[in-house]
Amino acid sequence: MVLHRLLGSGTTWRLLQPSQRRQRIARQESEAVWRSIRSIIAVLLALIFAAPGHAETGYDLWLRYAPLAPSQAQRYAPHFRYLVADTTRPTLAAAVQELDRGLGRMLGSPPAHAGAVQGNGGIVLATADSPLLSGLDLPLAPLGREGFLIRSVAMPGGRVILVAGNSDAGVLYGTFRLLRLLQLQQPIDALAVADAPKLQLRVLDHWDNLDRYVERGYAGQSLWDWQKLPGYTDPRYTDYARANASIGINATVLNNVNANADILTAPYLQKVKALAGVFRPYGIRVYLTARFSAPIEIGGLKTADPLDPAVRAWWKAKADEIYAVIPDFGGFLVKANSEGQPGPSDYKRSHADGANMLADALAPHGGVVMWRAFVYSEHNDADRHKQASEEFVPLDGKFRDNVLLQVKNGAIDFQPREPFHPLFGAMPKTPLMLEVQITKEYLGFATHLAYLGTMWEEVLESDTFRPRAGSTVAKVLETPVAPRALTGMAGVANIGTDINWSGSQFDQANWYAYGRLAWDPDARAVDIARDWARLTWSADSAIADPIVAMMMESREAVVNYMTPLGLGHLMATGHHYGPAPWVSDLARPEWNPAYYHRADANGIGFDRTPTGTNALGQYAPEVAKRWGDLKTVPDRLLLWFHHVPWDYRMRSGGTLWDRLVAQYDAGITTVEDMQRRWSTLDGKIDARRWAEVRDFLAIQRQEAQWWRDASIAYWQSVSHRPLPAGHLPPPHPLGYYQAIRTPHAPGNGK
Ligand code: GCV
Repeated sequence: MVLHRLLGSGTTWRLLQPSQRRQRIARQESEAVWRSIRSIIAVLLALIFAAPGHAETGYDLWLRYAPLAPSQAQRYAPHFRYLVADTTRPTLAAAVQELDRGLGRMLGSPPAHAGAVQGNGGIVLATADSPLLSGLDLPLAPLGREGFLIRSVAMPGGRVILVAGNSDAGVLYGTFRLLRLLQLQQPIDALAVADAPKLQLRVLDHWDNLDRYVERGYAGQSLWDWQKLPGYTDPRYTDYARANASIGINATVLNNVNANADILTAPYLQKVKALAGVFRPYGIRVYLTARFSAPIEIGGLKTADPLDPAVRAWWKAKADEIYAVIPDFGGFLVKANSEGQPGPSDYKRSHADGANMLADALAPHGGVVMWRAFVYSEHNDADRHKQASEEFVPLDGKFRDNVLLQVKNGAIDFQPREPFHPLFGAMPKTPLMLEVQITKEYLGFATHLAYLGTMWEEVLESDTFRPRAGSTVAKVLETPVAPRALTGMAGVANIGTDINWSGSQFDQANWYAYGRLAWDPDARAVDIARDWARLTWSADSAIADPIVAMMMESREAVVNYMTPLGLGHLMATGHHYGPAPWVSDLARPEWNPAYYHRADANGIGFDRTPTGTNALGQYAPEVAKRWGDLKTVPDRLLLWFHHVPWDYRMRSGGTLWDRLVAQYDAGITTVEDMQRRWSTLDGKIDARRWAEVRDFLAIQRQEAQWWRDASIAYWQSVSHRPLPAGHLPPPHPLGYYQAIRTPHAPGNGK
């Protein structure tokens, strides 16, 4: 029986010459020996992985493929004896490599590669056009280009697990999903999974400069080693692509929105081409930022006026040149007329004029323009909250079909908490994509544990009431403005050369959560946290559960010790590291924390109601009414929209002043709570990662105290109120905190 299995089917065997039979026996025997060796290695690996002293670095992210317990591995193994896929296709070859790696590590040995279905217990990867699928009548069509099915099916020749898609990328996504199910130790006996992304463009924006400095980067240098490219492509680029594909990210903007035109020159395009070649099998397209003044800087023109024929011709020729080098180039991301970047307003042209010029150049090649709505100016007296809407709403319907407007989650700038941006729902004829910041510029850099899944969920589930109740930000993003209109989401990456990629173990969760939400903006943050914790730390719920609990309380802790009750933008100047609510003398008024909190002896908060700037008027009436009324505005947004006296009675009881102080202390208490939870995991997970998190939490605890003490010292100098009973005074006078300088804090723009 065993020999029969080794040799294959009797019919084939009888057709073979004796020498061929001998060769086949030898081959099969050596394969069997190798399989045994691999099993032994797997057991050894399992022992090593399980040992608390094992030094994991975090490099493997959520794709650790930790060896399964023998009982679980035995349950899965019979389903993965062999694998059928057309590995001449690069994306399917990538899927097969991932299965080899994942199954090899989890089960002890990878599946045998077979040319056809050969009995029960195989896995088949195929696209809709494959003859393997004929007769199966699979409901693939509704799943679109990137969706997939995973099914247990009976095929001629045996019962298999089928991963099917309408494109190779769909199959790759299905493969990663299958591997996720195994890592999460889900039952696989009767698989019936169907999924498809709800958004088309799922983008990572890298704010990486060409000298490898990463603006707002806290994880080392840029991954892109431009100096060695295109001659050398670091294998790490492949691991980057694997990680992204595993969560459905399909686009990467390689360089900073504060752009350098050199990226568009011929030598750099060769380097970009090399990266595009690595990413292509993983379904990822490359995009570049386009510096609006490039025609002057690298084109020798006298102007970059978007209506000037020579400028338009230059961009057209540049697009042709790029596509000749990179035929599947994605398009441009543009920051224009914001924070010193050049743009169409320099020539008294509108943002639509600028975006459309680039869109026209890209259109013949199928490229898109992602035009950022993050536009505000120190020469505009209007509340910064209002400026982008005032600029862009009148342009609704004036953009070309291949333009998306990229809108930050809030109207100011990625604060620990902001209400959703009033542009969502306000431009029904323009494709809007959401931009979130994965890197934690305003939430404590790499060392503070802040899971951002909850923050993005809060924005995505906000009801814009446009055009009707239930039109959440997620729905606005998911609903194309016209039948074939573009949809998308972008996340500012937190990835760098650090061994753990993101600067901290827990910051990986934000990369992961971003990808999952870009795939499905209705996904729940807690489910994503649960998956991430089990994939990244341990499938044992005794370990994963406390980790999830830490994640779920983490962002609110940061809000509480940095910007409670709707305060915002209180960070130190430039690098944004540490508290500086007292700063009020910067030349640009809207860069001063004092601009945002407006605290004086009478009270605190920014009046954005009709008695103030009426930024609320930019929201749907239902939203404006709820947030504009002190009786209904949630405490968490109180000071964002209202200026209230220090002794204002909170609806929940007590005065604003007492409550403000209590929020700071609550933030610290939560960090202590996270420390306590983490300490219970000592010895239960690998030592190196555990110790790193312990030390980072200690830094967070210390800095939460710094935030609390400095902020309270300042507010008290304005409010002149005693601290409520039970809350300790800051240990130093205000001047002590004001004198703290951290001039070399990382990530500050250069
Ligand atoms: C890339 C904030 C950051 C800047 C960033 C800017 C933007 O202002 O501090 O570093 O610039 O946002 O999103 O363009």
